[in-house]
Amino acid sequence: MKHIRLLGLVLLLTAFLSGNAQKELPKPDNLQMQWQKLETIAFVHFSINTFTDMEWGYGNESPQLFNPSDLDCEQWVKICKDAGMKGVILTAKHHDGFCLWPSAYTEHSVKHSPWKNGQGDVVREFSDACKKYGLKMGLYLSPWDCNHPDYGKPAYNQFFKNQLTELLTNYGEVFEIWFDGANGGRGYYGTDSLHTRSIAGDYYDWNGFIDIVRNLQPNCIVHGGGRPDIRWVGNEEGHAAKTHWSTLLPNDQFSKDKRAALQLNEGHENGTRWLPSETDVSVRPGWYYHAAEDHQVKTLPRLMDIYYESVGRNSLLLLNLSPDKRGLVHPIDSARLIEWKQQLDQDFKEDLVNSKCQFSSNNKKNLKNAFDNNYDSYWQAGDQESFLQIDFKKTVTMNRLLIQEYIPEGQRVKAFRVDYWEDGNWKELARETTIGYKRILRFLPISTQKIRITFEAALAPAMITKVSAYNAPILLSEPTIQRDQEGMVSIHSPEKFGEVFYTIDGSAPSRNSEKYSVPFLSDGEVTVKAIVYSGENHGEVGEQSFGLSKKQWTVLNENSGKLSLFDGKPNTSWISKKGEKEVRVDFGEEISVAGLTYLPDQARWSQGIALNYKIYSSNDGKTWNEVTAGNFSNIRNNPITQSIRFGKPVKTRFLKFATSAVADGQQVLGVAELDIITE
Ligand code: FUL
Repeated sequence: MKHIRLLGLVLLLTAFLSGNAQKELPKPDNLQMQWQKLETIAFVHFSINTFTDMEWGYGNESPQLFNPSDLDCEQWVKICKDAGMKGVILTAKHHDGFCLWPSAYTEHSVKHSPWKNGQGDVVREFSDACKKYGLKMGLYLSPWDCNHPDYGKPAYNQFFKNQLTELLTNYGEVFEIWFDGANGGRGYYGTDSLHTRSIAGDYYDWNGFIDIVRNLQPNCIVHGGGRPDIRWVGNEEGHAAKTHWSTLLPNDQFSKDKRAALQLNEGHENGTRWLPSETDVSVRPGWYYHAAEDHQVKTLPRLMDIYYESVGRNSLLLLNLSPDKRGLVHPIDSARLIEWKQQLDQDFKEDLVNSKCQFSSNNKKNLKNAFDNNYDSYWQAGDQESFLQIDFKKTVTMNRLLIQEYIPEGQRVKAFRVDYWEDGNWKELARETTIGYKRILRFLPISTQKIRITFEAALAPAMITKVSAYNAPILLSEPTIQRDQEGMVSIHSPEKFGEVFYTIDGSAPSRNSEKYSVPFLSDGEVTVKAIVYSGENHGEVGEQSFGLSKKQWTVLNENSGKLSLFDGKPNTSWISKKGEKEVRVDFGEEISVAGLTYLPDQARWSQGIALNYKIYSSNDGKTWNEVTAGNFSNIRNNPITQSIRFGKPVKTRFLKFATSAVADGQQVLGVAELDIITE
């Protein structure tokens, strides 16, 4: 037995010493370190799109449209501050080229808007507001500019440098500059026709741009572009992968077998650059304000998930607000943000790891450093499997565990295990991979006197600067409600406990409503509302309205197969035959259609995301009349439900939804859900 143990030890030691332990690990520089510690920052998308109800403008929008009635940057910044954010980034110029400041280099700006008679400067007001409330100010400047006639030609680089210089010179300290990854595409580019301009990979003078940033704002973090300090997390849904490295390989060494976005989402264990991730996500489905999305502001449980899946997974959260046409953050959004902050405060109210606990380890040196509140003092694991043990000296109940690595010496831990003491034995609570700057585990409450964290594998001996445990109040999520093509309604609660109650008459559900146990039939137009109760505690109300019955709906395409495009399940998709790129629907009878909603395939490796559309009606399924056509904006990165409203309703039995451009050049159309708008 003794020999086996000894052998194990020798093997482990050899693994450490011969493996990565001797390699020089990538490390953050001071700027990246300070940035990481901000943890949560805000984005503000506000521009001409706010007034045109678009996500991506075309560059031909008249500056006359920009006319907020009550613009108040202080309102935005104060909400961000109250929500605990440390900085805010404003879209000074989005892809449409409209400038929120009176740039000397273009006429396409606030100076030709009626707002303040063309004398206003949103960037100035924003910067003043940030100063007043003590928040760091960041700016988003889109390299893609579909207003500029020179976009796509070398001359545009100088124009971009001029604008960058203006922004980085005239508005005080800028903590982050955001260069967007979306570049080239459809726009007017100063002409009177909508056309596409694409650019070569080396089009932008990134070295020149970054030199300007470094010279004018030495403390500014650069997002995106050719020489970034931080990386995009790979999605706009608000989550980093559980295994999440702050290190990344050079672009040309990315694996060919895995989507780049997924690699950004996880990072690379053997990455040679320190490039921590930023998780950008909007409080609403879109980035800009759309009145139609007022009821789709993310719920509190969703926002909590986003926090735990970004900050709690070694990323930084960049949460977007979309001020409305008045120039104010909508009251639903501001209230939600404040609720979110209050809930975070509740979750982390009392650290159960405190001076009353007893700490132990098989490596006692500097043990207390893992439990003080000083980030810069840390405990270092030995070269063998080391553990940290906490004896609470009484039974405590907990459902959160927070661990932080001391990352100035690199991200090291690649596998760890958490056990808790129950009935005289250690029981496994979690087996996880990376930690990084901060990792927060969520689990169902356990009651225990002791926990032990074992560092099972690391690139170099783990350096742990903090371990905390909390008992967060139970927050019940709202149920999701789906209806299949046959009209069967099912209600799903994400909780592992509790009871679900529902109504179908529009009234608010309560404990006295119908209790849900199995799917029920409710075809035709109906609104279902449902709520989860656990004792006296209840979650928010989930609500879903359904339109006409889809029982008779069929698809004319040959591979109609399983009609997952009407099954009410966003996670199942219908994919057209290769080369077809259209779906032809038969409603079974003539109906009046005022518009269409399209939810693209939601899979990680999505198929057939349509970038544009043409919609046709028909009374025989053979001769088709075009109803409308257009483009979807930002659908690849943010594949949310797209609503297309026709000019006026059409009476039709058949409808064709076709595309000529699919993301990544794919030759199929993928549809998770297709529905009609009836009024
Ligand atoms: C994307 C853009 O295309 C969106 O419009 C938005 O600005 C988001 C933050 O980044 O790439």
